[in-house]
Amino acid sequence: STFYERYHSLEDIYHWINRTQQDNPNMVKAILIGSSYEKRPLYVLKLSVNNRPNKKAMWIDCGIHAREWISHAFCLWFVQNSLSFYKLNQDITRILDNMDVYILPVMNPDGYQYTWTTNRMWRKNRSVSKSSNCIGVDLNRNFDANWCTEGASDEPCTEIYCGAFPESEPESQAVANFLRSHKDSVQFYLSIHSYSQMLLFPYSCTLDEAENHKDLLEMAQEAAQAIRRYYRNTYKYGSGAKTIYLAPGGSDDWAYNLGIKYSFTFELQDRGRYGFLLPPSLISRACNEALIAVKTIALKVIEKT
Ligand code: 0X9
Ligand code: ZN
Repeated sequence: STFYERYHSLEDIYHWINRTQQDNPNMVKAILIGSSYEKRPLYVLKLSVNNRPNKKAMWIDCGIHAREWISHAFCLWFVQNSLSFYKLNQDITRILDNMDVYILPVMNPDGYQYTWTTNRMWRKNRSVSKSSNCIGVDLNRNFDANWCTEGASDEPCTEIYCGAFPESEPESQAVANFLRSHKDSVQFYLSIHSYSQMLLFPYSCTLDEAENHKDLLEMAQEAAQAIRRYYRNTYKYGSGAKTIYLAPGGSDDWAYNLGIKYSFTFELQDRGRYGFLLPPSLISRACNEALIAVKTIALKVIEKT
């Protein structure tokens, strides 16, 4: 199997980030956007094919949840695919010619490290609570979008602990700060999770419909159709609250409210057979089908903006 068809330790991913930027100096730049609770660096890779100003941008983060290893693998896959197929694949070329891409391969490095060393099923970050002996905040409940209402918990011992206050965690704060300072260019926000095969969009923090619900639904539907057509696999799609569950404080809803009108969360393979323990032999299929969904939506965003 190739490098991209395996899961990689945090240390390997940091090396990969370094090497990827060194090997592609014209297209890739690593940007340090902050550090984790345990002081590990948070690097974003910026893919940019020329210095044309006023270019639009998309953002992809992976690994908000530590145990969702296919998510981290997807970010690496996406970068590799973009770098290899620019000028060869028509869709990739069109996307990169029109958009810069910001990729955060590991949003929760402390949690990811912990899943490699100690507990494979760890979800949250590793921050120590003042009020409890339990460790970790669910970073996808820590953003300022109906923060800590129904679907999150203020109890530090739960898997959906929202933290002491919105953006209490350095990881969510780093992402929020970066997006706030790039909100004029970023038009497409995407967060990669697993599992359950769903293409979700706002809102998850309320049952209300997003203002551009029709657009979002149409884009998600087209993406799901592409996956069905090319990979014969089924993805559900819809607003988070109605498709999966009410879950406030998520990055997608927060980014949407910031003004990033095309905001999605993808839940990759599978539907529960292996769950978070998706075997390496299934990485390539899982990533390729997600990639076609990303391309479908990115092309739509370019058309609409
Ligand atoms: O609950 C979550 O954070 C996500 N599902 S997961 O199984 N990967 O934990 C879904 C996130 C959907 N979006 C929001 N809740 N904002
Ligand atoms: Zn997740």
